[in-house]
Amino acid sequence: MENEVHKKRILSGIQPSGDLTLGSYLGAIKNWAALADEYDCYYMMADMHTITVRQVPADLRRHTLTQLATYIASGLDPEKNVLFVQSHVPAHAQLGWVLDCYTMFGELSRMTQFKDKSAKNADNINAGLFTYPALMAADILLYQADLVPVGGDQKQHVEICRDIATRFNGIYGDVFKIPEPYIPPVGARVMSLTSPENKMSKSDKDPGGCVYMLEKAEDILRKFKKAVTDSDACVRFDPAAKPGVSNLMQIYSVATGKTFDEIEREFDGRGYGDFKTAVGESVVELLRPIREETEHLLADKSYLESVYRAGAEKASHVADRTVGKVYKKVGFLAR
Ligand code: ATP
Ligand code: LTN
Repeated sequence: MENEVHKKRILSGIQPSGDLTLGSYLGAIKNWAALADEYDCYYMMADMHTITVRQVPADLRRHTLTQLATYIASGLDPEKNVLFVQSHVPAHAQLGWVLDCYTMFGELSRMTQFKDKSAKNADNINAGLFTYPALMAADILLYQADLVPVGGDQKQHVEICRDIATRFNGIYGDVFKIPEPYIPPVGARVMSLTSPENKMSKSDKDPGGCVYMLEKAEDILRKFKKAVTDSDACVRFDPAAKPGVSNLMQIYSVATGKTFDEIEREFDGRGYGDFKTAVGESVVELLRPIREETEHLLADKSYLESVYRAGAEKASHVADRTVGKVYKKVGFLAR
């Protein structure tokens, strides 16, 4: 990788908190594979973030490995991308603590994800859930990332990361690269199929609203057939007045490459039934090869182990350098 140091760098991650959804695919993973030639790319399983909400240990391990297989099946070639597990690289915890001390209570209190998750987990509003953005800032800044490709819901977290980095640099000089979010124009916010005013999310209690990347074709089709629309039977893009139909149009557009105009013409005068079937079928075809390849990869655990071990080594190499620099700047005595 030495001859690639001139390339701009990318870091992103997903919490292995459950089965990945169509939202995480369209909002994030789908866009990652295309970046490998132009950028030096690091993608992690953010398992340390995941324990901010209570997990069943065996499920967390299974989700972490499945997520790695899904990354590879979605086109992330481990030879061209560094794929690693966050907890395998101690630098995340090390820088996370330092950045906790440069992140303000007030700014953490304004985070939408904290407000949402503390409402959903009222019996476990722990300190990690609150300081989550400082750990996420560490994830990004450790790699001196230029770009952070995420869905629209994570924009606020990339912004606070920029604020923390700017504050730190203001005190100690140019330690961190200030990263930019990289959010897709369409598909940045895939909404629930049953309550289109809410984001499609893997921790959603209503499985009917959420399409999983590894779900069976018949289940996917059934969910799209039941998707909430409206009563005026017209396929037209208008997120405010027609949130359900507009969400389906976005999904169909990303899955097929068709523009909104083309979709409106295709379904002009036809009912929602045809439209919902077409969207469901396009998603089945989009996800089928990924599901098959993920299953194939999961049968070869030793290959997956070799990928995450090599990933941890490469990631640590970069991340440890940043921690060394930061420890020196803040005044820790060298060992
Ligand atoms: P959780 O329910 O555990 O909070 P989630 O499903 O809401 O998880 P993640 O899977 O952690 O979200 O998100 C992974 C990536 O996918 C992030 O970059 C996020 O911005 C993006 N993403 C998640 N859900 C959506 C969505 N509905 N639309 C677009 N992008 C999404
Ligand atoms: N917060 C993100 C997951 C995440 C991440 C990151 C994304 C953890 N660390 C670093 C980009 C960069 C989420 O909840 N989807």
